Amino acid sequence: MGALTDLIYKGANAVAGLTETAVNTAVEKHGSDTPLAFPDTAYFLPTIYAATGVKVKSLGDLEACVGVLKSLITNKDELGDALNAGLATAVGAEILQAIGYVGGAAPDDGGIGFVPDPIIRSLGVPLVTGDIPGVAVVLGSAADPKTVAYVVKDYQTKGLLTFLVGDVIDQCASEGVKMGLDYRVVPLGHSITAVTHVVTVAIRAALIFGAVQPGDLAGLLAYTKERVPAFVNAFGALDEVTVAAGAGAIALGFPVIVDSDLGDIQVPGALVSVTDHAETARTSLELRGIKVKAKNIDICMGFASAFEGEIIKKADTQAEFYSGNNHTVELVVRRELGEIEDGKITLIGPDIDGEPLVELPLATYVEVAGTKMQPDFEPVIERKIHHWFNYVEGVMHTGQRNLFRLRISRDAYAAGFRLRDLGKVIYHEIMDEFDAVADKCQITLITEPDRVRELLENEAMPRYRARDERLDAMTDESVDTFYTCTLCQSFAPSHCCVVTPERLGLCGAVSWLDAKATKELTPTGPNQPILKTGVIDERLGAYESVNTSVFEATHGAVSNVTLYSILEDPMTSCGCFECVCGIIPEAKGFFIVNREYAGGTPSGMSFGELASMTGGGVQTPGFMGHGRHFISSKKFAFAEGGALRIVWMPKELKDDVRARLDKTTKELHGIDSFTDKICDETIATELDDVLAYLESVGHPALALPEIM
Ligand code: SF4
Ligand code: CU1
Ligand code: NI
Repeated sequence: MGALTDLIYKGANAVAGLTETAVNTAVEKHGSDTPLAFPDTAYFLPTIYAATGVKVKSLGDLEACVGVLKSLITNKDELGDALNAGLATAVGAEILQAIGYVGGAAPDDGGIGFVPDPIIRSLGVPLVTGDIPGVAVVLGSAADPKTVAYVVKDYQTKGLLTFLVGDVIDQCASEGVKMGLDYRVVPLGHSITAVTHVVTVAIRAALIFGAVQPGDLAGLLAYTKERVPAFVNAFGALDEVTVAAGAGAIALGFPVIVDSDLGDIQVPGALVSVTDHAETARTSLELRGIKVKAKNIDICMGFASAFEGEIIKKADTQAEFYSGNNHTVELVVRRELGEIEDGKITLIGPDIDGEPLVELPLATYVEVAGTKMQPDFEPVIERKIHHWFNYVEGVMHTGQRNLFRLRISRDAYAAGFRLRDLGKVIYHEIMDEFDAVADKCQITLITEPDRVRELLENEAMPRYRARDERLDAMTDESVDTFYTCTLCQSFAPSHCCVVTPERLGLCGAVSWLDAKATKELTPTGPNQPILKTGVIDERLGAYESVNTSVFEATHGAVSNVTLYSILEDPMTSCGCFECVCGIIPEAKGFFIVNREYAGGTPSGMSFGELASMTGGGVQTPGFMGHGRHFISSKKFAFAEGGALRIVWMPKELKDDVRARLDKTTKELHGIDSFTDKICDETIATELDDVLAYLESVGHPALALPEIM
């Protein structure tokens, strides 16, 4: 037998043996009826479910799975067969990990363990936009901790999402790699079987976004190979089990790069030795076809999307600009070409020197000129400042416009970071992302209190107000063009959002103005105009041109879509929606659940379970994914009676949308404080109690006709 297949079978058989013993022991100890589940997923044991369609719910269900697993290990000396043994290893690892969750508590294996569904959904947008260009799995035990830390930090700077398995976790920690989901370096666990937690992420992506049917193993493998940009780096000596797990990765389409010399047992494109760690990242990205945009800004701190979630504590802060204490402004304005000087960065007022905490007002005043620059792009660019500042290692930013908090860390200050560097960041990013509309850009940072106040009062506030008025006045009726968004097709091939002024993309990240700007920036890109023609039904928001565009954009998968109905030809959902809504027939209304909410709902289902009812680019009448902002839109479920039908939402979501929702329902129906009539989890989650509450407050939905 070939050396490689031999190793794979040794490992696979070892895992099969361990799995069988563990299942038997667990059944004996806890009984076969004992429930078995990973936390917060609607996909059972995802590998088994996706590959076979079997819904494992109790320990007893595992016995049959062990049989299937063993049948996959044929011990035939063909690579294809050996890869199946790799899949068997993945199944075995999944079972072993799942047994660890019996009783409900997560096993302590030095990592986060199972990744819940909502996290996977939240990764949808950054993955499709290329903000996260790929997924690295780094496992094993490096001979020299510095090598693995070097590689992982490199991925971090490139924005990749890295999962760690094994000793590399401690090795990276000891070398000062910043870890956690916010830093895009996620420790899964020390046991090699913890690799299952990233395997199930890839597999659930196929179920969530790809509408791959459970049991369609070929479809599953095609999806992961074509659409999940992942690869594996194995550090240190390889044992059989690691090799067998690697075979599983290869079966899913993920190349495995090892740092030992495998000699002639390498498989071109799939199993490759790279002994020079300076080459590990480059070769890995190349093998998986991952392209990373270089971000070389001349500042002394790291600049990468992986730093976006970094939190800087007050004690670590050198300087703070906070609207609660000082005036603050962020403003982007369009200028004529002759009015500004390209690349000019000016600081007016003191810099951040001095004893911490330095507290100052701050105006970030950005002037952009270009033949294609439109005033409508001002807010689109302005909103990006928040992200760009956060990408800087040692800088934290929350908020926007005149209300924000910006912190610069002592570390960044000590390294030489000063206010002008913020200007450099903005200039670089505008010229990079908005080069199609920005021919020139000039940035002024102001910390002089009077100058900031003047700018705020005389220019910024009037402009913010004018913009808001324009946005408020912008209705679906007031424009002649809508836009498609097909960005998510890289994961959900038949999904298409239709973005209108009153209905933003379901991810919450693409407004009509964003789509319009993207069309200008990338004319053949994901946002294409739909000329609003051929009204079929205004109440439903049905248009011939929308249907035609969606039909084309989904390559014939979806032919009829309405803009304002949840029941009749609703828009498709991809999987990364901020909220999902469903029907409570007894209340004649809708309930809405946001992704962050982990508790129970009146439907008896969690967000994850509800979310699994829709998605994958499929239309599911009665369930719909949508953005937070859509809730207060006058077009929300307009065909079914609109926002008046909303009877239940989590408290946090209620509070978030309250002001705008109250305004909408007041204007449309003359109702005051409508949001108070909506039930939430602090009031009730059981259906009977919810109904009682709705009765007690006289919720208007109760007086409406049956919903279905
Ligand atoms: Fe994806 Fe729709 Fe958001 Fe576009 S608008 S990124 S298709 S969810
Ligand atoms: Cu999406
Ligand atoms: Ni989405």
